[in-house]
Amino acid sequence: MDVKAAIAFAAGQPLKIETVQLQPPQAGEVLIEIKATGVCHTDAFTLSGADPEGLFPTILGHEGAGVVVEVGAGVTSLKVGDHVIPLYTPECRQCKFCLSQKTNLCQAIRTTQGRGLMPDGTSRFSIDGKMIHHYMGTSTFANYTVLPEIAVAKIREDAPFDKVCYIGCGVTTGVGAVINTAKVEPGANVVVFGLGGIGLNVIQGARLAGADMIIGVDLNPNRRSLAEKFGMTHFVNPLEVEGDLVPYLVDLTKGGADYSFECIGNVNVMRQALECCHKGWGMSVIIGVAGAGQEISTRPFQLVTGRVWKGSAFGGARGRTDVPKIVDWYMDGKINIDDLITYTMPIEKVNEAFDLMHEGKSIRTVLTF
Ligand code: NAD
Ligand code: DAO
Ligand code: ZN
Repeated sequence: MDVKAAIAFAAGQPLKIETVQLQPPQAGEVLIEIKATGVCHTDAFTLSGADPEGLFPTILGHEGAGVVVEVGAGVTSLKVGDHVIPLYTPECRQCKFCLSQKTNLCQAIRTTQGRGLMPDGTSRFSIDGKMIHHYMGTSTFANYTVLPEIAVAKIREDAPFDKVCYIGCGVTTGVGAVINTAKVEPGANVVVFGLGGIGLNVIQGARLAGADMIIGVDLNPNRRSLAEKFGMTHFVNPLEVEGDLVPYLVDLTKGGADYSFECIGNVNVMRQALECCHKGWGMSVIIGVAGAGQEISTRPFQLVTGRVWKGSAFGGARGRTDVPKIVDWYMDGKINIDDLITYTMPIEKVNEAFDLMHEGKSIRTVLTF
């Protein structure tokens, strides 16, 4: 079938809206009509060329919501008409990783997904006979896309697509890092570095968890009022701190953070995030994705004396199990998504959405079809 898609033909070039050809879903796959998709920092990271896994040409987008319109042979957990959120981290419930219950990093389709292909090693997308790569297994910058059944979360039908698409990445990543990865407890002191689309969700996760002090750190003073609305109790702009940021934060938290979260992708900030943690127990969670080839460092004594460094992908969430619950939290008013969606615009304006992100003028732009 012909579908409308925003294509990234090469790194660093604007996306082009084109009609592309999409093959029907194969065994174990479903065809989804995408109704809305968020534009995330990670799409921009891949488009920039800094992503070591970046493949071109490709159809970006990994934060979508839509409706199942066709199912391939053998699909049992989804049917035509189901409302769904595509998952860039699948949940097969059968692989060693899923069965361990220690991680959300299902490996069932990892190899082919990393090569921009469906599990059978081919792509469903092409243009004029030339193959186009899938992106993160999702490619939501198209009005129709194909996904493996194990990479699709079924959600309730009354949830608005143009809001809950954000649960496909940013909301789950931020809230999940607090609840699943760090397991923040009531009364904890939390420091969040970077108050963008991820960091603001860490803030609301910390509030949900009952944290006491929630300190937000950002160079952009415009992030302050929104972060306060989401539960931030103290704002720190590193440009306004005299001397080193780390001792300033240790002082502010009366000994160090119980938990810190790096939501930028800056390896120098990752070090600050670890070192502002409390001696003996403070845990720092890396969420930000650093550029290809970059490395983190600290004095090993920071770890010897009890600080813990962890990482979190997709908020530690098992998508098919956890995403429908997060949709319920939104529908029940427990989490706020609406105030994080700065703009909603048609897919044709996808390059404008990237510009707004780079200029720091949007938390999230949602594209509709
Ligand atoms: P964003 O651009 O919306 O937000 C980043 C924020 O950091 C901005 O507000 C910016 O002003 C601030 N900032 C930049 N440099 C700073 C510094 N030196 N000190 C303090 N603040 C600084 O980005 P986002 O969409 O929130 O994504 C954040 C990171 O999370 C990215 O690296 C993204 O790729 C990554 N990410 C990770 C996962 C995961 O599963 N681990 C999922 C999605 C996104
Ligand atoms: O299993 O090795 C693996 C890959 C897991 C990918 C997790 C991606 C999370 C970070 C990228 C940002 C996503 C928007
Ligand atoms: Zn698995």
